[in-house]
Amino acid sequence: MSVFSQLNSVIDEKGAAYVVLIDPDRKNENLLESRVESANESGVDALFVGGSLMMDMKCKERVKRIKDVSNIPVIFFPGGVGQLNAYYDAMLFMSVISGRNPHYLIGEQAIAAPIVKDIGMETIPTGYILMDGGAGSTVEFMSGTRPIPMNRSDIAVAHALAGQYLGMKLIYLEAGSGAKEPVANNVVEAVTETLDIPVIVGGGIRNAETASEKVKTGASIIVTGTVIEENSSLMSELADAIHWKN
Ligand code: 1GP
Repeated sequence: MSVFSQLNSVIDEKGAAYVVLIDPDRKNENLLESRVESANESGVDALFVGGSLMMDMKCKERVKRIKDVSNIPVIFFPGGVGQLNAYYDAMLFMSVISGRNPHYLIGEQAIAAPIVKDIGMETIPTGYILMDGGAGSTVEFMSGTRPIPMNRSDIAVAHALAGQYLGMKLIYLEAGSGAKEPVANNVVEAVTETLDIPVIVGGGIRNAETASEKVKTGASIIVTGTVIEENSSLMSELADAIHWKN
């Protein structure tokens, strides 16, 4: 079964899926295996692996280490084509559709596509929408795109719908890693009410209560990164809150 089908089965059965983001960067050098083991044991449905900025050359080596320990799907969440390698089970084939920077709309994708074909990796077409989470995110800087103001759910809906009509299979509503404020409930609600495809919500989600609000307002997949880097014991609690049908 494809990774995308597995995610959809989890969404059907449990109400929503829980994904932990692991940044394969230097800062996590000594914690990778323990974090993946915690995810294996805590009801996490998949790992996203990637980041906007790599501070050394060991990304590929770290992805292999993650894959060796993980018993859940390891999905590439691309910060850039430099992080592409054969150790992932699948990748979000992403375009920053909230932005107007052609390099992140189609440039990186065209560089990556022949390599992805050569590897034979599963691709999940994903429209990435950056919302303003109030923290001036790394992705805002690195992608050279402006986030959508959080009080403009209409703009978020228009971009999400355009992504759906372009054939995206998922929409990622992102407040940016370490956001002060996660994507607002009314934005999640407006987008998920309008769309027919599953919506991922991430950025600034720091506790089970917030995660629960996002799934109640329509999110199908919740991503947490920063809070797990600080305290991996929160994974079980977050998984329980997100799997609301259980
Ligand atoms: C970032 O949405 C993810 O792309 C996770 O954000 O690190 O704030 O949990 P946090």
